Amino acid sequence: MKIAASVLLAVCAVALARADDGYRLWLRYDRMTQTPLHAAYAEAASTIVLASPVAEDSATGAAVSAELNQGLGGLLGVTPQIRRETVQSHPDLGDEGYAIDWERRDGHPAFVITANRNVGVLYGAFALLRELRLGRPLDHFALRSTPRIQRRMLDHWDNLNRTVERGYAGGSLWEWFVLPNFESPRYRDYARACASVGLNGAVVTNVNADALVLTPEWLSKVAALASAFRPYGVRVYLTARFSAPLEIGGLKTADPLDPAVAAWWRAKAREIHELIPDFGGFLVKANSEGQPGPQSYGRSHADGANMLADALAPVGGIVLWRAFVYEADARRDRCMQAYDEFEPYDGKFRPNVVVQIKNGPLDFQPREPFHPLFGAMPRTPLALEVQITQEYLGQGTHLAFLAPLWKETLDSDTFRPGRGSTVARVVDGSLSHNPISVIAGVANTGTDRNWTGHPLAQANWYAFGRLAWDHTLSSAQIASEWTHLTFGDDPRVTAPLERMLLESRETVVDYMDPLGLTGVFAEGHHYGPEPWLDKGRPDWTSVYYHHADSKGLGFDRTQSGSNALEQYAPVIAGIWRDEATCPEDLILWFHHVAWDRTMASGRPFWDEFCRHYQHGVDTVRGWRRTWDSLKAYVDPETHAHVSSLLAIQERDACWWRDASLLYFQTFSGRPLPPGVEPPAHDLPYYRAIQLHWMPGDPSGK
Ligand code: GCW
Repeated sequence: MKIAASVLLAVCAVALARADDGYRLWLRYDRMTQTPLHAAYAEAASTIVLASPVAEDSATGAAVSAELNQGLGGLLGVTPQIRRETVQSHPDLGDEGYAIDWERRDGHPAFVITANRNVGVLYGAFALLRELRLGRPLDHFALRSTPRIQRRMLDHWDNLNRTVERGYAGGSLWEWFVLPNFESPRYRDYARACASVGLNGAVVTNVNADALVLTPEWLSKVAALASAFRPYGVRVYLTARFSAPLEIGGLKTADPLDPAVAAWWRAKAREIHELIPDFGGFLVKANSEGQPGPQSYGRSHADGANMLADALAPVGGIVLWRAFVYEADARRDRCMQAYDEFEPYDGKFRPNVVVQIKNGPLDFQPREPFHPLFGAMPRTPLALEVQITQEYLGQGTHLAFLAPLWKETLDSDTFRPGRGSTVARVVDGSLSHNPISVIAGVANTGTDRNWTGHPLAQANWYAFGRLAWDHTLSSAQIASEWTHLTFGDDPRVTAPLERMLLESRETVVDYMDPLGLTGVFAEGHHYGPEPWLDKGRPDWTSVYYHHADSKGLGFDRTQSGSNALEQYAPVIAGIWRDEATCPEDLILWFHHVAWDRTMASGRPFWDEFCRHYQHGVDTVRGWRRTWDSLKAYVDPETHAHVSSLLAIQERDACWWRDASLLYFQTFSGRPLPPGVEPPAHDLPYYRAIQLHWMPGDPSGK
């Protein structure tokens, strides 16, 4: 007896000390502590009724059963009896929605998941497990949920050589060389994680596209990925290189109005559909950053998109046509060019074309105003594209929880046609009653064992899925859910960690580019500061964006400058146009602000600007202390990993502060205000820093 007990203790100790490699993401299903609530859960969870009008589809049905068995077994030690019932369809639940009820069946409590399709049952199963894990009271189990946006997608910038453009978590998950013969179990685990947060689409290839993926040999590999994802409701999409008819089709042109070109794409769409019956469609980056497109043939974006749309319509596919375009010579403010190019084509796209727009008019900066196109194309379905991967927010090493950034865009009011016309309502289609709605996040996944490199960056994958499903959720709720699912319920851990997550995006803004500053990132890899960058193509320099001079700092986008404000509704443009009413967190985006301008705090602009950098550094230092204090309560491997990354983040925050302030001080000529630490080195030291072989850098140098 004595021996048995000590063996048991030893086993427990080993289990506790076992390092957690992060592979399980937020789907841990560790046993919950026993409370009366959990006993009641266990009783109800021993019978799960799956109520649906459709017959069980074996693959998704098996995924549901597997999830419930694993989840309920793990959380509660219960092996559920899973019963299927055929019921009438529930129109209010749509194709993907679900209801979860706690009812009495045959005198016993049971959970009933109702949905019209198997994938809805699957989403319901994940929701049930999440809510149990989060401790929802039983009498609150009358849940109804339907997604607000139909296509909730991850865009992978994965190359066929398995590098990932702007990827900071290792290589591409797709093992192209051994596909289709070998299907890595990770494909299933990837799709399962996506489904657990409601994501239902994956563009598996980079928008800087390679036509090779459209050849028969490669399509068979894509088909294998599609079949691994299918049970979890994740449809595959591909990027289409516009010049593919030339490169792999033997044609002499890719002119979208050439009948042979259109016929080639029609045949290609049919070929893909035969291999992948639920193929989602094409994502296209055209006439942007060197990618080919219809303008190479004197045709418009609409000509190009419509030609592909006609090819895909017979097989039920859509075209996601990106609006991330700007001309090479940049005579006009770069941030105005996408609007110039797309707005005239509103209403001229086929019904199965969606124009995909980045959250801001520049390029995934830590803070930008919302893209003016969201208020300008009421007759076109518009997709919101955000970056989950942190190209401009510290990449793989900085903590930056991005729900607040995405919410800021989604909640922005375009005031077109009137108040309440938020970006969220444009994107979810409710404003213009568009039949298609899409949201896309550039993925942060890779071959790292923990999927996302930075252990806390898992929160961004989670948050994107949750917001894509329901953009009305708050950042705080999402942060809380993720923290509890990932780190358990000890408030000594969850409270400080949630606080860190919620502060983090603003903190990165503070030490990188406060008060609406943008475009100050190092050339190529975009990791550190390079505000002095003034060589090369003008709109790829930093000086193009910050306009620092002896008078002040910032890009004048009022009538006296580029007048980019004219692209916004008069109400919002009016607020932003006046320096006195423009929110300070965007002031340098819209105005050239004098160094001595008095800010809301009463301080001169220069002092305020400097204090933001210092505040960013101080906050990261505070996180390090907080994180150290959690050591006893967090898995050791994760704790050590995050500790090291926070040390890097502090080092980099100091680097950003010192390099930026020394550089801008050459224009302001003012001393650092009290409380801002003097830089550790001089400006030439920072200007000489060069980083090589940075992860995710397509130039590879
Ligand atoms: O943010 C920029 C990136 C490019 C990227 C481009 C785009 C895929 O620096 O690497 O290319 O945006 O969105 O097309």
